[in-house]
Amino acid sequence: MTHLPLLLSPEVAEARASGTPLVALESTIITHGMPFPRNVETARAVEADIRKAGAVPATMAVLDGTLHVGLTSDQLDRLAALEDVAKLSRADLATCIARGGHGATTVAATMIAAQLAGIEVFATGGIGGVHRGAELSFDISADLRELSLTPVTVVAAGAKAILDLPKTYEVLETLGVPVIAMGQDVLPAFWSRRSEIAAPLRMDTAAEVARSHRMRARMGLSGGQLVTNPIPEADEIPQSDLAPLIDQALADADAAGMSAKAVTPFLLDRIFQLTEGRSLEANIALVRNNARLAAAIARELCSLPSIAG
Ligand code: PSU
Ligand code: MN
Repeated sequence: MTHLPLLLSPEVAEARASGTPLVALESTIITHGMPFPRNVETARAVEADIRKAGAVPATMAVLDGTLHVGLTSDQLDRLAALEDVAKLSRADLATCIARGGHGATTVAATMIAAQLAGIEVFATGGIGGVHRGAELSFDISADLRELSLTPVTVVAAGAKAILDLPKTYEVLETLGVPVIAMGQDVLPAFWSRRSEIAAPLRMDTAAEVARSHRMRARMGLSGGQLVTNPIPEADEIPQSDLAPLIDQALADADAAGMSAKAVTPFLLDRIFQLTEGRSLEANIALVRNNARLAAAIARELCSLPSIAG
């Protein structure tokens, strides 16, 4: 591993040596997705959920030009306290490392880091996607293309409802990315359990997801799988409550002239304000739910032969 710009945390190195299942975690959700101090508290809770489910968490971030695979408790605190930390995707991950900078990894950059570290499963809240109005702005998250390139199974609660969901799933279909709904026939919509979009694939067990991941590797298919896991019922926000607030947040983003990387963090923050914090509680619950499913998938993967099976 020394030829790669990676540093495994002691816990991740130990898991690697003993064959313990690993689950990758992103860090943009910490630096740009949630307000302090709930961001660090959530990061710790998610890590604890993964350990409790029999796997080891590997939170990814760049600190002083080193790509960390797994953060120590001090490093996590340091990342959360950094001001103006870069939000890294495929386009700027290598540059940040080369310059000796700091940065948080998005879904796309976390998938790249996971692949470099040999980690096959990754849990997050929501992936980036096609923004509303993309027919004019061309704002389509690099997360979608990454899913078609990098062989990591990503567990999310769907794409965020601030996006254009039908267009997001059309692009994933075009790119040949398997989109799996866990335990239901429609795709979830992040803060709400159900969207109106039929699930392209449905699976009911972590073992099915793991077998499908392995079969793709065996067939030499590039890219990962997107597993969409509905938010627990007790934590969901009905779509009818959210729809007008999302419209308001989008209008505010427009009025504030938001573009490029600033759009998603701005919208998440506005919805947090407009729901008086309810969106954050739902976001935390769904990330933790996704972490538990990702750990179960990682455990199933460990029990399968690495490629031949
Ligand atoms: N979903 C969340 N919170 C977040 C993000 C997604 O609930 O903070 C982040 C992820 O890191 C995702 C990124 O990769 O937003 C997408 O940003 P963009 O739309 O600029 O590609
Ligand atoms: Mn974008």
